Amino acid sequence: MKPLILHGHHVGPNPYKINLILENLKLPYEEKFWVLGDGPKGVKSAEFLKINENGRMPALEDPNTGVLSWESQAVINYLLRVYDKSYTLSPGPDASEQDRVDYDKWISFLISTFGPMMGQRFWYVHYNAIDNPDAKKRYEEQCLRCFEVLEGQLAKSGGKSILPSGFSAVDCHFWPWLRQHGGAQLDVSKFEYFAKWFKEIGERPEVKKIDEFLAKAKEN
Ligand SMILES: N[C@@H](CCC(=O)N[C@@H](CS)C(=O)NCC(=O)O)C(=O)O
Repeated sequence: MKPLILHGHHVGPNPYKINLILENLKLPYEEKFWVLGDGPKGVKSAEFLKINENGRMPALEDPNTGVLSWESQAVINYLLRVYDKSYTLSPGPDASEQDRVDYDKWISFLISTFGPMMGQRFWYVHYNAIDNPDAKKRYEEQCLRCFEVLEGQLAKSGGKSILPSGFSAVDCHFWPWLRQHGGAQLDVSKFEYFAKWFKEIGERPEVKKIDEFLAKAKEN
């Protein structure tokens, strides 16, 4: 099998989701690193826009099938459809309709709500040109509201995984965003099940491997 090509970033949460899926499925891959902006190796450069006309990472090229995908959810769905034939990370053929809906709804919640709130909070804490306390407060409140919702769900497994049935692609969607809670200056200390989940997922060998790989890649 030829290695898949992940177009990613050293710290961005969306490409990290794909690292997690690739590692958990034990697929061979190479990562090409891009930077923000339209300069050389920038995601808004003509070179990258040929790969993803939306100018964002991740994108994934699969030389085994000729498929090119972008948008983390589409990339993950592709990988699961093509390479997770035994349904290790998503509901299998025997799953109930409720199980399928639960899988979809938690991913939708991350993609449409929790992730964007974290992204905005991060932006207003670190990058906005002028200090904007109203925006910082709004996104802090929204993030903490989302943490509260997630806490209720994590309680069902005692903090082991987002779906009580066990580790799945849902955790891979959430982890890269929620690991940035410190950087986003969010006080999540009251969420005990989140703390357990954070430790549990952080100790997975795939996570350690990716963190080491990305740290090394950043140095070079
Ligand atoms: N909805 C997209 C978001 C992708 C995205 O925003 N990626 C960030 C890195 S985590 C990026 O490429 N940012 C570059 C930019 O904003 O110019 C997904 O889920 O893949």
